[in-house]
Amino acid sequence: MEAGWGALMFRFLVVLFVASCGFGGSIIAAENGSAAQFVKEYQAFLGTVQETGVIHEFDLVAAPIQLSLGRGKPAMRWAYNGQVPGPTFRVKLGDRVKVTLTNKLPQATTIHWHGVRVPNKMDGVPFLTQTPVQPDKKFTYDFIPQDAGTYWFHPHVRSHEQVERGLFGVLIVEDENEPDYDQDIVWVLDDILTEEDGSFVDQFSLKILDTGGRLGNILTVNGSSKPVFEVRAGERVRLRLVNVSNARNFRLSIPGLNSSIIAVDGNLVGSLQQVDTFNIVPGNRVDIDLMVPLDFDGQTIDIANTFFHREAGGGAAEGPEVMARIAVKGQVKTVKTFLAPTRADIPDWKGALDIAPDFEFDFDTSLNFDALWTDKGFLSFTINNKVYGDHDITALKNGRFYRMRFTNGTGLYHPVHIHGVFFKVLARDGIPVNEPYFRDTALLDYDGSLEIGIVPADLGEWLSHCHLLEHAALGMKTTIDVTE
Ligand SMILES: [Cu+2]
Repeated sequence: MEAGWGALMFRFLVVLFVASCGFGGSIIAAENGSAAQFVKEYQAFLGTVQETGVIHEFDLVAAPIQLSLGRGKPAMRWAYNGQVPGPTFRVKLGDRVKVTLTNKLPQATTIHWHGVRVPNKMDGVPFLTQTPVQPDKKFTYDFIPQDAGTYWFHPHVRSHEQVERGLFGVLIVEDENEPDYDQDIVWVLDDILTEEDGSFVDQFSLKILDTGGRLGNILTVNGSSKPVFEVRAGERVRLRLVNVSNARNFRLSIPGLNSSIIAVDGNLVGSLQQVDTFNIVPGNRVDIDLMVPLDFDGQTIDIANTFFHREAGGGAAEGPEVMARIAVKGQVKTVKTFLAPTRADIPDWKGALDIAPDFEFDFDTSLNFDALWTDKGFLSFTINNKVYGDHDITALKNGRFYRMRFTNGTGLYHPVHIHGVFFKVLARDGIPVNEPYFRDTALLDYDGSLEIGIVPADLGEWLSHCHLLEHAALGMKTTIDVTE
């Protein structure tokens, strides 16, 4: 009991310490900065990677497979290397990654490395950055990840179908100074939509897509319903959460485990936030530092999803619902008491909201009168009144600061994802926020707005889109073109 309190007290002091020297960024001036200063701060944050010379060669075979969903008859899924989720690749920062994709699917496919700053031609966007990989063909992705953290990969051809069928995996890039956790666990969060007989709902025509997004009736962690994870009392655990679902926002509740968010979308945070519950929207990753109290031996902790989806209907899970269980068995000999990892170089970009927006992106819908005669959906999801293909290309200069404003006229929510760059949320629904981290995916809330600041650092034409995959399929995509 005493040791438990000691650990808690230590934890409290760590949070106090980091908060006192981290909030607002102690190394960043308190007065308002200029756009030029924001650029310098962002470039310092990115830094440069020291190449290790190590090459990892991985094979990924995408193919249909029969998998049991835990109820009724087995379902036909699509999988990387015969498993859903696909493999987790772990590499060190500075290592080179070569992944050879073999397409055994009945459709063309690609791989997009979500959040990973890759050369533009390795980004996996069909007809924009590469020619799609046809059935029975191969393609090798070759890049050196530029940032440590938790990332994931998935197809960018018919993503609403290919990701939902089971094509996704995780890429972890480790820093050389990773703390010595007792366990480093990945939880891939998803939901699956099944028929009453347990088979997979096999409907992906644009004509019949659920415009609130496909919400499943079974919530899964690493492909299983309500799995149990074993830990020991006193263990320090790094939990890497990845939301690969098409449309579901997860609000996980982790009661009693002294949990702090240490990274968002791969990037370590500048100051720790101790939390019992937090949101993770489609595309997002959140890394949590957990400390299992010493007096928890023998207990089982339910990890629930508490987000209520007002779009959920027809048997789709609404929540709250238990997603996984943590069973505490035994006790560690030594409690690890290192400081939770953070980084000191997250600028607060104070004053960025005083700069007028350079670009506005209005997310909306429109009726599609061509739908009767084409294979398109009846509702189009638009950015500035245009669907992808008819969209205006946003021209950006490398190494400049831009303010962007996203508005939402749809009454639905949209996870905004921009390829090839991290950005900082400056305001949400008109209220300034100072998130102590950069991200690659942020929630544009129901009828809300989102203000962000970004500094392009990699050349090329990059996709920017709603990561609610049905919306992306129905047109909600655009591009930014970064030139010197
Ligand atoms: Cu959307």
